[in-house]
Amino acid sequence: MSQKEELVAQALDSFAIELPSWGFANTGTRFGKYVQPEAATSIEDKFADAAQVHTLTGVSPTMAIHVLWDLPAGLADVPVIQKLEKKYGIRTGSINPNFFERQEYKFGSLCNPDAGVRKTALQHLLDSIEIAKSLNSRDISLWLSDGSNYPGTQSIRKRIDWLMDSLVAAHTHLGSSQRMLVEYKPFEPAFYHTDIADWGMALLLARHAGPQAHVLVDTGHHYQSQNIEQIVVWLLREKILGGFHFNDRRYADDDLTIGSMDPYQVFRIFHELHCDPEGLKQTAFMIDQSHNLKGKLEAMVQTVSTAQELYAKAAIVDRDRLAELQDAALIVEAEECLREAFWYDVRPAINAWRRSKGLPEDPLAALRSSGYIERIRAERKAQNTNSTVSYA
Ligand code: AFD
Ligand code: MN
Ligand code: MN
Repeated sequence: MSQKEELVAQALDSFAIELPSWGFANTGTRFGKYVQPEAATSIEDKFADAAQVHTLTGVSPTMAIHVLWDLPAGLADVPVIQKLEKKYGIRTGSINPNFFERQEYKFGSLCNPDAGVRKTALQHLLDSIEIAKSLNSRDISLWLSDGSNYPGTQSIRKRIDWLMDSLVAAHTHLGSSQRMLVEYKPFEPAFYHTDIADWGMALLLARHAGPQAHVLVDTGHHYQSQNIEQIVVWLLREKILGGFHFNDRRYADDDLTIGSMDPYQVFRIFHELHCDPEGLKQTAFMIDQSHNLKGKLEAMVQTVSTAQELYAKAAIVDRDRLAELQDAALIVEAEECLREAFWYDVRPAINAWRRSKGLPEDPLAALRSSGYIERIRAERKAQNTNSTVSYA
């Protein structure tokens, strides 16, 4: 085995990426949705689909759960999830509270000017922490859509204080091995200010909440041409990076399949993670995508394979040589050292790794020839009734 093949195999042995339950169900945009007859129609379907992706790729043993969507009865639904975990061999991953769908969250959840609404939202967060405890889930992953649409309509200052109070309160409820991941997003659905709009706000909020709070980087949550790997280095250095929601974007938070627009950026993010092995160990890799045009399962298998490939490319960077070239400011040689790994074809090494694990060399082809999609389409077609595209 060549040195590069060794490095690829080592990297893939410790690589895992979490699947989002919401990535298997029919979703859409505000301009309506295109119903896929084979899309998941229940939490059991989601577990079955996640198990299929994990069987084909070998690196996705956990699935992120969205509390309101996947446990409508809250804690009472935990036994249902536990049964499905056993039946499909997929463990619950991160727990995602829902701070954006209830009508009373119109002017915010944890940042709402109405103390009663803030109390409801905090209770939902505490319930989500209890659900996480009962499912042995380490991460409670918080995304708030809170914000405002017009200048002067809300007090940015007061909303910071209200939010900090709630996060401090929630942090005291965390189990000793649990983490609270604070996700940031510059805009959408709020279009004037978003209460957790960038990595600095998320870092300050996490730090104020307590030592078990970390920052979650969603790769789609940045302005055009922002240098995400530079943010990642800062968060690693501050020992406060908790994980990623991986997707790709062309314009905004487009939730496209990872690497479909800018694979070099994802490679650079993974490179900075490989430069910090201790930080890497603490970093959860999660997918956060919704595939409106591509088939749900094909897109998910494509995403996992692409993430493996870019992670493997970043693993073969000659980091010692790169450091020497950087320190000597030999800039073209340094750039070529990085690019050399990016352009190296790691697919043969990945195929060899998959063979050694008894996995299909081409998981996408294996999915297509398995008959799984045809089967679930026949089973689920009736439930996925065709809804006309309606404008919000
Ligand atoms: C949306 C939000 C955010 C969140 C995800 C799951 O933009 O990324 O993490 O939904 O709730 O994509
Ligand atoms: Mn996200
Ligand atoms: Mn998003």
